[in-house]
Amino acid sequence: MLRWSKVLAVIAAVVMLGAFVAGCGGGTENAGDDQASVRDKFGGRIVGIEPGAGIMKATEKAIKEYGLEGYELQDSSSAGMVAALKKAINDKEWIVVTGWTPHWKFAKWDLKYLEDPKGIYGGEEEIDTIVTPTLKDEAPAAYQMLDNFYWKPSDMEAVMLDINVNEMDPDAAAEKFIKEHQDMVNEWIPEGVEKGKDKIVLGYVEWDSEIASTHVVKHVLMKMGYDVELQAVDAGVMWQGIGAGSFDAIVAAWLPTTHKDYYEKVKDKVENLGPNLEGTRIGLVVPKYVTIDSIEDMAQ
Ligand code: PBE
Repeated sequence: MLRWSKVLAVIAAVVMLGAFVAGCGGGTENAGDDQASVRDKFGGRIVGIEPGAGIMKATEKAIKEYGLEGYELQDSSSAGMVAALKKAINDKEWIVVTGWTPHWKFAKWDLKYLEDPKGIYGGEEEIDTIVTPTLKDEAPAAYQMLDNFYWKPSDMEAVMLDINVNEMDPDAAAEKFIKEHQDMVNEWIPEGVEKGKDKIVLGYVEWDSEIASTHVVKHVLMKMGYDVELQAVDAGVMWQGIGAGSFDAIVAAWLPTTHKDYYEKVKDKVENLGPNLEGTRIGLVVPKYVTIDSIEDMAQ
Protein backbone atom coordinates (compact mmCIF):
# COMPACT_ATOMS: atom_id res chain seq x y z
CA MET A 1 0.00 0.00 0.00
CA LEU A 2 2.72 2.38 0.94
CA ARG A 3 4.51 1.74 -2.32
CA TRP A 4 1.38 2.48 -4.34
CA SER A 5 0.80 5.79 -2.64
CA LYS A 6 4.40 6.77 -3.36
CA VAL A 7 3.91 5.94 -7.04
CA LEU A 8 0.71 8.01 -7.13
CA ALA A 9 2.48 10.92 -5.48
CA VAL A 10 5.24 10.80 -8.05
CA ILE A 11 2.71 10.68 -10.91
CA ALA A 12 0.83 13.63 -9.44
CA ALA A 13 4.05 15.60 -9.12
CA VAL A 14 5.02 14.89 -12.72
CA VAL A 15 1.59 15.93 -13.98
CA MET A 16 1.71 19.17 -11.96
CA LEU A 17 5.22 19.95 -13.15
CA GLY A 18 4.12 19.37 -16.75
CA ALA A 19 1.19 21.76 -16.34
CA PHE A 20 3.51 24.35 -14.80
CA VAL A 21 6.01 24.15 -17.66
CA ALA A 22 3.22 24.41 -20.27
CA GLY A 23 1.84 27.46 -18.50
CA CYS A 24 5.17 29.24 -18.76
CA GLY A 25 5.53 28.83 -22.54
CA GLY A 26 4.54 31.36 -25.19
CA GLY A 27 5.41 34.55 -23.32
CA THR A 28 6.84 37.53 -25.17
CA GLU A 29 10.10 37.14 -23.26
CA ASN A 30 10.69 34.06 -25.40
CA ALA A 31 10.69 35.90 -28.74
CA GLY A 32 13.24 34.26 -30.98
CA ASP A 33 13.00 30.76 -29.50
CA ASP A 34 10.62 28.04 -30.59
CA GLN A 35 8.13 28.75 -27.81
CA ALA A 36 7.39 32.31 -28.98
CA SER A 37 4.21 33.00 -30.92
CA VAL A 38 4.50 33.71 -34.63
CA ARG A 39 3.34 37.26 -33.95
CA ASP A 40 6.10 37.79 -31.40
CA LYS A 41 8.71 36.46 -33.78
CA PHE A 42 7.59 39.07 -36.31
CA GLY A 43 7.69 41.71 -33.58
CA GLY A 44 3.97 42.36 -34.19
CA ARG A 45 4.72 44.34 -37.34
CA ILE A 46 4.27 44.10 -41.07
CA VAL A 47 6.72 46.39 -42.84
CA GLY A 48 4.83 48.31 -45.51
CA ILE A 49 5.63 50.96 -48.12
CA GLU A 50 4.02 54.31 -49.06
CA PRO A 51 0.50 54.70 -47.62
CA GLY A 52 -1.16 55.27 -51.03
CA ALA A 53 0.01 52.00 -52.57
CA GLY A 54 -2.64 49.44 -53.45
CA ILE A 55 -0.69 46.81 -51.56
CA MET A 56 -1.16 48.81 -48.35
CA LYS A 57 -4.95 48.83 -48.72
CA ALA A 58 -4.86 45.11 -49.49
CA THR A 59 -2.79 44.49 -46.37
CA GLU A 60 -5.23 46.43 -44.14
CA LYS A 61 -7.90 44.13 -45.53
CA ALA A 62 -5.76 41.04 -44.94
CA ILE A 63 -5.26 42.06 -41.29
CA LYS A 64 -9.06 42.15 -40.84
CA GLU A 65 -9.92 39.07 -42.86
CA TYR A 66 -7.27 36.82 -41.35
CA GLY A 67 -7.83 38.17 -37.81
CA LEU A 68 -4.26 39.37 -37.43
CA GLU A 69 -4.90 41.24 -34.18
CA GLY A 70 -1.79 42.63 -32.62
CA TYR A 71 -0.08 43.32 -35.94
CA GLU A 72 0.70 46.86 -36.95
CA LEU A 73 1.14 47.70 -40.63
CA GLN A 74 4.01 50.16 -40.63
CA ASP A 75 4.12 52.88 -43.28
CA SER A 76 7.48 53.19 -44.92
CA SER A 77 8.75 53.61 -48.45
CA SER A 78 9.89 51.11 -51.05
CA ALA A 79 13.48 51.86 -50.05
CA GLY A 80 12.65 51.67 -46.33
CA MET A 81 10.97 48.29 -46.78
CA VAL A 82 14.05 46.93 -48.54
CA ALA A 83 16.36 48.35 -45.84
CA ALA A 84 14.30 46.64 -43.11
CA LEU A 85 14.37 43.39 -45.07
CA LYS A 86 18.14 43.60 -45.51
CA LYS A 87 18.72 44.25 -41.81
CA ALA A 88 16.47 41.38 -40.70
CA ILE A 89 18.18 38.96 -43.10
CA ASN A 90 21.61 40.00 -41.84
CA ASP A 91 20.43 39.42 -38.27
CA LYS A 92 18.54 36.20 -39.20
CA GLU A 93 15.39 37.62 -37.68
CA TRP A 94 11.82 37.04 -38.76
CA ILE A 95 10.28 39.78 -40.89
CA VAL A 96 7.18 40.08 -43.05
CA VAL A 97 6.96 42.79 -45.70
CA THR A 98 4.55 43.94 -48.39
CA GLY A 99 6.16 42.61 -51.53
CA TRP A 100 5.57 42.44 -55.25
CA THR A 101 6.82 40.87 -58.46
CA PRO A 102 8.66 41.89 -60.61
CA HIS A 103 11.17 42.98 -57.99
CA TRP A 104 14.94 42.61 -57.73
CA LYS A 105 14.71 41.52 -54.06
CA PHE A 106 13.86 37.97 -55.20
CA ALA A 107 17.13 37.80 -57.14
CA LYS A 108 19.14 39.19 -54.23
CA TRP A 109 17.68 37.14 -51.34
CA ASP A 110 15.89 33.81 -50.80
CA LEU A 111 12.32 34.95 -50.26
CA LYS A 112 8.84 33.45 -50.52
CA TYR A 113 5.27 34.69 -50.71
CA LEU A 114 3.02 33.59 -47.87
CA GLU A 115 0.03 31.70 -49.26
CA ASP A 116 -3.16 33.74 -49.39
CA PRO A 117 -6.02 31.20 -49.26
CA LYS A 118 -8.64 33.96 -49.00
CA GLY A 119 -7.34 35.59 -52.18
CA ILE A 120 -7.11 39.08 -50.64
CA TYR A 121 -4.18 40.06 -52.84
CA GLY A 122 -5.84 38.89 -56.07
CA GLY A 123 -4.23 36.63 -58.61
CA GLU A 124 -1.82 37.40 -61.39
CA GLU A 125 -2.20 40.91 -62.66
CA GLU A 126 -0.95 43.16 -65.43
CA ILE A 127 0.47 46.65 -65.63
CA ASP A 128 -1.44 48.85 -68.05
CA THR A 129 -0.44 51.96 -69.93
CA ILE A 130 -2.95 54.79 -69.47
CA VAL A 131 -2.96 57.98 -71.53
CA THR A 132 -4.93 61.18 -71.59
CA PRO A 133 -7.50 61.04 -74.43
CA THR A 134 -6.06 64.05 -76.25
CA LEU A 135 -2.63 62.44 -76.66
CA LYS A 136 -3.59 60.57 -79.83
CA ASP A 137 -4.09 63.86 -81.70
CA GLU A 138 -1.49 65.92 -79.89
CA ALA A 139 1.44 63.53 -80.19
CA PRO A 140 0.51 60.66 -82.56
CA ALA A 141 3.98 59.05 -82.56
CA ALA A 142 4.28 59.10 -78.75
CA TYR A 143 0.77 57.66 -78.50
CA GLN A 144 1.68 54.88 -80.91
CA MET A 145 4.91 54.11 -79.07
CA LEU A 146 3.10 53.94 -75.73
CA ASP A 147 0.55 51.63 -77.30
CA ASN A 148 3.33 49.38 -78.63
CA PHE A 149 5.36 49.38 -75.40
CA TYR A 150 5.30 45.82 -74.06
CA TRP A 151 7.98 43.83 -72.27
CA LYS A 152 8.41 40.82 -70.01
CA PRO A 153 8.87 40.66 -66.22
CA SER A 154 12.47 39.48 -66.80
CA ASP A 155 13.16 42.62 -68.87
CA MET A 156 11.87 44.89 -66.14
CA GLU A 157 13.84 42.91 -63.57
CA ALA A 158 17.07 43.40 -65.50
CA VAL A 159 16.66 47.18 -65.31
CA MET A 160 15.69 46.99 -61.62
CA LEU A 161 18.78 44.95 -60.85
CA ASP A 162 21.05 47.45 -62.58
CA ILE A 163 19.55 50.30 -60.59
CA ASN A 164 19.27 48.64 -57.19
CA VAL A 165 22.02 46.04 -57.06
CA ASN A 166 24.55 47.36 -59.55
CA GLU A 167 23.85 50.88 -58.30
CA MET A 168 23.37 52.43 -61.71
CA ASP A 169 21.57 55.69 -62.17
CA PRO A 170 18.02 55.02 -63.54
CA ASP A 171 18.75 57.01 -66.71
CA ALA A 172 21.96 55.06 -67.36
CA ALA A 173 20.22 51.74 -66.66
CA ALA A 174 17.42 52.64 -69.09
CA GLU A 175 19.90 53.62 -71.81
CA LYS A 176 21.80 50.37 -71.29
CA PHE A 177 18.58 48.35 -71.63
CA ILE A 178 17.67 50.16 -74.85
CA LYS A 179 21.13 49.57 -76.30
CA GLU A 180 21.01 45.87 -75.45
CA HIS A 181 17.46 45.36 -76.78
CA GLN A 182 17.48 47.25 -80.06
CA ASP A 183 15.10 44.85 -81.82
CA MET A 184 12.48 45.03 -79.09
CA VAL A 185 12.74 48.81 -78.87
CA ASN A 186 12.54 49.23 -82.66
CA GLU A 187 9.25 47.39 -82.59
CA TRP A 188 7.88 49.95 -80.16
CA ILE A 189 8.89 52.96 -82.28
CA PRO A 190 6.37 53.61 -85.08
CA GLU A 191 7.53 54.60 -88.53
CA GLY A 192 6.08 57.46 -90.53
CA VAL A 193 3.83 58.73 -87.74
CA GLU A 194 3.67 62.44 -87.02
CA LYS A 195 5.48 63.59 -83.91
CA GLY A 196 3.08 66.39 -82.90
CA LYS A 197 3.90 68.35 -79.77
CA ASP A 198 7.43 68.33 -78.39
CA LYS A 199 6.93 67.68 -74.73
CA ILE A 200 5.58 64.58 -72.98
CA VAL A 201 4.95 64.47 -69.23
CA LEU A 202 4.93 61.07 -67.52
CA GLY A 203 3.67 60.63 -63.97
CA TYR A 204 4.93 57.78 -61.80
CA VAL A 205 5.49 56.65 -58.22
CA GLU A 206 8.97 55.81 -57.00
CA TRP A 207 8.29 52.10 -56.67
CA ASP A 208 11.35 50.22 -57.93
CA SER A 209 9.33 48.59 -60.71
CA GLU A 210 7.94 51.91 -61.92
CA ILE A 211 11.27 53.74 -61.69
CA ALA A 212 12.56 51.13 -64.14
CA SER A 213 9.66 51.16 -66.62
CA THR A 214 9.13 54.92 -66.63
CA HIS A 215 12.82 55.64 -67.29
CA VAL A 216 12.92 53.16 -70.16
CA VAL A 217 9.87 54.78 -71.76
CA LYS A 218 11.38 58.23 -71.17
CA HIS A 219 14.54 57.29 -73.08
CA VAL A 220 12.67 55.69 -75.95
CA LEU A 221 10.55 58.83 -76.34
CA MET A 222 13.74 60.92 -76.21
CA LYS A 223 15.22 58.80 -78.97
CA MET A 224 12.13 59.73 -80.98
CA GLY A 225 12.91 63.40 -80.45
CA TYR A 226 10.57 64.27 -77.58
CA ASP A 227 11.40 66.31 -74.50
CA VAL A 228 10.28 64.14 -71.62
CA GLU A 229 9.52 65.29 -68.11
CA LEU A 230 9.06 62.74 -65.33
CA GLN A 231 7.04 63.68 -62.28
CA ALA A 232 7.45 61.47 -59.22
CA VAL A 233 4.32 61.71 -57.10
CA ASP A 234 2.33 59.48 -54.78
CA ALA A 235 -0.22 56.98 -56.05
CA GLY A 236 -3.26 59.19 -55.41
CA VAL A 237 -1.71 62.15 -57.21
CA MET A 238 -0.60 59.96 -60.11
CA TRP A 239 -4.15 58.75 -60.69
CA GLN A 240 -5.72 62.20 -60.20
CA GLY A 241 -3.11 63.64 -62.54
CA ILE A 242 -3.82 61.26 -65.38
CA GLY A 243 -7.56 61.77 -64.84
CA ALA A 244 -7.18 65.56 -64.98
CA GLY A 245 -4.88 65.51 -68.02
CA SER A 246 -1.89 66.97 -66.17
CA PHE A 247 0.12 63.93 -67.25
CA ASP A 248 0.19 62.65 -70.81
CA ALA A 249 0.65 59.06 -69.71
CA ILE A 250 1.43 56.64 -66.91
CA VAL A 251 2.87 53.16 -67.39
CA ALA A 252 2.17 52.17 -63.79
CA ALA A 253 -1.45 50.99 -63.59
CA TRP A 254 -1.54 47.70 -61.68
CA LEU A 255 -4.86 46.11 -62.63
CA PRO A 256 -7.39 44.65 -62.20
CA THR A 257 -6.96 44.53 -58.41
CA THR A 258 -4.14 46.61 -56.95
CA HIS A 259 -5.26 49.99 -58.34
CA LYS A 260 -8.92 49.13 -58.82
CA ASP A 261 -10.28 51.92 -56.60
CA TYR A 262 -8.09 54.56 -58.22
CA TYR A 263 -8.92 53.35 -61.73
CA GLU A 264 -12.69 53.29 -61.14
CA LYS A 265 -12.64 57.01 -60.35
CA VAL A 266 -10.94 58.11 -63.57
CA LYS A 267 -11.69 55.42 -66.11
CA ASP A 268 -14.16 57.56 -68.08
CA LYS A 269 -11.60 60.35 -68.43
CA VAL A 270 -8.64 58.34 -69.67
CA GLU A 271 -7.73 55.91 -72.42
CA ASN A 272 -6.38 52.52 -71.37
CA LEU A 273 -3.90 51.18 -73.94
CA GLY A 274 -3.81 47.75 -72.30
CA PRO A 275 -0.95 45.83 -70.72
CA ASN A 276 2.70 46.77 -71.03
CA LEU A 277 3.62 43.79 -68.83
CA GLU A 278 1.76 40.68 -67.68
CA GLY A 279 2.34 38.33 -64.76
CA THR A 280 2.68 40.64 -61.76
CA ARG A 281 1.84 39.65 -58.23
CA ILE A 282 1.50 41.33 -54.84
CA GLY A 283 1.40 39.81 -51.34
CA LEU A 284 3.16 39.30 -48.05
CA VAL A 285 6.76 38.22 -48.42
CA VAL A 286 9.13 36.63 -45.89
CA PRO A 287 12.67 35.23 -46.03
CA LYS A 288 12.64 31.48 -46.77
CA TYR A 289 14.04 30.65 -43.33
CA VAL A 290 10.74 31.83 -41.79
CA THR A 291 9.01 28.53 -41.02
CA ILE A 292 5.39 29.48 -41.76
CA ASP A 293 3.88 29.18 -45.22
CA SER A 294 0.52 30.92 -45.08
CA ILE A 295 -0.87 34.28 -43.96
CA GLU A 296 -3.28 32.19 -41.86
CA ASP A 297 -0.29 31.01 -39.76
CA MET A 298 0.54 34.61 -38.82
CA ALA A 299 -2.36 34.61 -36.34
CA GLN A 300 -0.71 31.89 -34.20
N1 PBE B 1 3.33 48.17 -55.89
C1 PBE B 1 4.25 48.34 -57.01
C2 PBE B 1 2.28 49.16 -56.18
C3 PBE B 1 2.07 49.03 -57.62
C4 PBE B 1 3.45 48.87 -58.12
C5 PBE B 1 2.85 46.81 -55.90
C6 PBE B 1 4.01 48.51 -54.67
C7 PBE B 1 1.04 49.21 -55.30
O1 PBE B 1 0.91 48.42 -54.37
O2 PBE B 1 0.20 50.07 -55.52
